[in-house]
Amino acid sequence: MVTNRQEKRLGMSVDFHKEFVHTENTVFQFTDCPGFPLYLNNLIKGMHGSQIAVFVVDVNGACLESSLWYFRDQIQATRAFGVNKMIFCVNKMDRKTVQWKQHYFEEICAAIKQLLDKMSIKKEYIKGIIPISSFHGDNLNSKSENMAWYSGPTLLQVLDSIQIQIPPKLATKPFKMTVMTDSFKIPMGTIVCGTVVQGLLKKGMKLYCESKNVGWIVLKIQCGQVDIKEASYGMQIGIQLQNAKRKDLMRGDILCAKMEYPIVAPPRFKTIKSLICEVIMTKMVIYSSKKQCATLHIHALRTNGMFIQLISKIAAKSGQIIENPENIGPYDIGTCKIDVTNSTRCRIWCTTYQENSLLGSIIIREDDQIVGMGIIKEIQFN
Ligand SMILES: Nc1nc2c(ncn2[C@@H]2O[C@H](COP(=O)(O)OP(=O)(O)OP(=O)(O)O)[C@@H](O)[C@H]2O)c(=O)[nH]1
Ligand SMILES: [Mg+2]
Repeated sequence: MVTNRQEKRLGMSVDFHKEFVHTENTVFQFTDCPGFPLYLNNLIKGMHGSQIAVFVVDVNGACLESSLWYFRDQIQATRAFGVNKMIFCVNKMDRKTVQWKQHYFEEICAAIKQLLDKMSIKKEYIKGIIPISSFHGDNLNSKSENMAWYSGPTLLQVLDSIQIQIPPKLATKPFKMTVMTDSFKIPMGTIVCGTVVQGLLKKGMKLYCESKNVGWIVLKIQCGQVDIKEASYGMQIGIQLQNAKRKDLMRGDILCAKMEYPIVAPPRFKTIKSLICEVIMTKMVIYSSKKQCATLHIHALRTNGMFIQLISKIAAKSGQIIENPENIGPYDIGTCKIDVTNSTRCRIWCTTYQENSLLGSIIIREDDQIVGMGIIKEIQFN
C-alpha cells in the first residue's frame, strides 16, 4: 500500500497502513508495514499488538539472500512483541523467469525453513508457507490454477483456521489501549486509533490518559469502519472521545479506564526514571564501564534509553550466573538498568511484563538494526 505523497515519490512504503478484510468467519485487520530497513522504526510500531505475522518473500533467491540480515530482524521483532503465529508467502510466482514452477518455490521454502531453524523458531509457530502472486491474486483467497502442483491452503484459508486465544487474565482487567496513530480532531471530539491490550471497552465509558484527572467520554467505537458497542482484547479500534484535544493523545500513549499507580499513570510530577529490564542483546555488547544509548520501542512508543547499570547475566556459552558483569554480549541473558530520563518524549507509559506482556516488552534498536530485545521487570520513578 503506497498511499501518501512521500511514498508515491519514493515508490515504497514508509509508514504502516491498516486495512480491513472480511472473510466468512472473521474480520481481519491487516497492517502493511514498510520493508525497507530505513523504516524499521515504523515497522515495529505498526506491528505491535498483532496476532499473526505474514511475511511476503520474493521468490527470487538472490533477493532473500541480500536481505537476510534484515529479514532476520523482522522475524525477531515479531517474536519480541509476542507474535507467535507466522505465515510466509512466496510472492511473484508469475515472474517470467519463474513461470509458476514448483522447484523455485521449493528452493526458497528450504532457505526459509533453514533460517527459522537457525533462529530456533518453533515449528508450531509456522502456520504455512504459500506460493502466491499478489498481482494476479493466486492463492490469496482462491486456489491458483497456475500452480496445480500446490495442494496446500490459500492465505485466507490459513488465516481463517488460526485460533486466537485471549489470555484470560488480561480479558478481565480494567480497559487499556495503546495509541497507535496521532489523534485527529472532528467537530464532535477527537478520534484516536489503537489496540486494546486488556479489558473491555463500552460506549459511554470514561477514559484517562497520563496523570490528568480529566476523563473523556467514549462517544463512538469503530472497528473496520463499522460502529460497534464494545471492544475487547486484541481488537484494533478507532474511538471518538468527547472534549479531548489533539495534543492530549499521541502515538505511544496509553488510554485506560482506571487511574492506576504506579502501573500506567504515575501521580502528577512523577515520571518514569529508569527501567529494570531482562534483555538479550543480539548485535550489541553493553559494557558496565560505558554509558551506552539505544532507541527503545515499548509497545507503540519510541524513546531513547541509556544503559547505566549491569546487574547480572547468565552467560550464553557457559550458563554461568555472573553478578555485576563487565559486559552483556550476544545471547547472554542480562538484567540491566536503563535510564529513560533523557527521553525524547516528555512522557513514557509502560507496565511490567508480568502485568501485561504487550505493554512490558521492549525492542532495542540502533539505526536500522534491531540490536536486542527484552522485558520490563520493574519500573522506577523519580
Ligand atoms: N511480478 C510481480 N511483481 C510484483 C508482485 N507483487 C509486487 N510486485 C512488484 O514488486 C515491487 C515491490 O512491490 P511492493 O508492493 O511495493 O512491495 P513491498 O514489499 O510493499 O515494498 P516496501 O513496502 O516498499 O518495502 C513493485 O515493483 C511491484 O510491482 C507480483 O505478484 N508479481
Ligand atoms: Mg509496501
